[in-house]
Amino acid sequence: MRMSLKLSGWNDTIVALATPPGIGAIGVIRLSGEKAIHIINALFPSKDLNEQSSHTLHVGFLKSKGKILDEAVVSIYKAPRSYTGENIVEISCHGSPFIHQQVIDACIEEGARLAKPGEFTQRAFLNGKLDLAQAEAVADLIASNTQASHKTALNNIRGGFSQALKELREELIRFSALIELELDFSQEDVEFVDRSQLMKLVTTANEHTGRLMQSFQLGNVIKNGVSVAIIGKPNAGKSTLLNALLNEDRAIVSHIPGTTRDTIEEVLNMDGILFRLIDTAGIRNHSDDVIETVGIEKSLQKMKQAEIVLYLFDVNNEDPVELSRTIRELDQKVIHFLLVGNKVDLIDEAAAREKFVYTSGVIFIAAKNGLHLEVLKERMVDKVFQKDVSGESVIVTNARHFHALNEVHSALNDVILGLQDKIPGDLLALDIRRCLQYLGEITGDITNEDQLDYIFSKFCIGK
Ligand SMILES: Nc1nc2c(ncn2[C@@H]2O[C@H](COP(=O)(O)OP(=O)(O)OP(=O)(O)O)[C@@H](O)[C@H]2O)c(=O)[nH]1
Ligand SMILES: [Mg+2]
Repeated sequence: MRMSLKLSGWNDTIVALATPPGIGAIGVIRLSGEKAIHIINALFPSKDLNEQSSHTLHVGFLKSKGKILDEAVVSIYKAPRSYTGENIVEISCHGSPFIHQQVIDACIEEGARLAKPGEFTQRAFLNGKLDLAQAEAVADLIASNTQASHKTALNNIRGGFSQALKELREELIRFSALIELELDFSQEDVEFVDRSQLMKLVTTANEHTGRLMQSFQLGNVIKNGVSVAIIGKPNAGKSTLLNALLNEDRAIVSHIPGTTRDTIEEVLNMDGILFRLIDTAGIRNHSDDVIETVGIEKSLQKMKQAEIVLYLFDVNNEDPVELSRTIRELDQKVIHFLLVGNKVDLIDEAAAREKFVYTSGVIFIAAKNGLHLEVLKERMVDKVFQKDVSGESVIVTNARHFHALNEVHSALNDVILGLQDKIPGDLLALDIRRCLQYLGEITGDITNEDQLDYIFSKFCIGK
């Protein structure tokens, strides 16, 4: 149990609505703390709930000051076999906000206090039911709105990420203990720690942290979506493509070049990944129109910021040599892009392929009638997973973990450099302790009260 971290108000029994506020079929009110069962018992006249065993359900009227509040189902979980590790009572009442408020007020009158955001999960953490990385995954899970983000959050709750870090931490603790021992015998000039073995461990650990850090890019994408900018010359069909991908008439399409003046953003969920599609103003070298010029500036900016660029061109009037030049420019700017040749319906598709035979990887489509759109969609999804780190099943999604990993990585680097330079054991021990410090910050083995309050305050009330 993380006793040293018990915060103020720790002994209180807390209460909150656990379901979303508003009208529903049912609403669940949750109590956690030593007095939880005692409190509900005071409101539940039909039987003595103090006498009931854990993990049981009870139906009856809730009564306060002689007035019936509702007929409800009460579930009882006794410490330590509950989510928080404390006594928990869940009251399923009818789904009216008025009833919820009355039941919560009655609980408060019997000695509970309102829970702060995330306080239930915070207690689960403090009672050793979850580590910090798992607790944060609970928040991510609640916020997840695509299949992929749901999957990574669930994996992190099960502790995949924590397990990987724990193993590393234990190995380092072993070495650090041996080095400290060595320091006690510094007069005798002995080495308990096999330096080459330590080097091997630290190098492997460093590679592993590096991979975890890389996975953050994908993790971030899964959590926040991938930005995709549709870029190309005026009239290439960018707005038509946006509409076709969204399956709705979102952007204005016309045969007049320079129709789109400002950027338009819309989200699209494909294969569980959230894409943020951005339609931009067509880029041309010279425009006398002030508004269009501003639009072009904005397009170039979006191109640089986007995670993926769809470079769209009209196969009928694009010059293959000029296209090669554009590809070189995109490569130089280290932009991830897909080449999309549009309007193949106007010439024969085979002729289009022949024309661009020296340019590899072009996806030929006709945005106007949706031809080969599914090929483009597939390639967009592939492009996201291409950035994935193969073999790494654990994906880092949390910025706080990423920054701590960064520190671990640099401390491990210092250990490696120290070993290469054969620095004395006491200096090595310092760097190893720094690694341990940051690893502990991720799982919550080392942390402080302010940090905890901050992390859990981002949860919703009732969780
Ligand atoms: N035949 C054919 N016409 C298309 C296709 N895609 C777009 N068009 C037409 O091309 C013209 C320009 O399309 P838009 O989608 O407005 O082009 P844009 O790239 O957004 O143009 P700007 O916003 O001006 O930069 C319209 O008349 C579209 O109907 C296609 O696949 N086949
Ligand atoms: Mg347009």
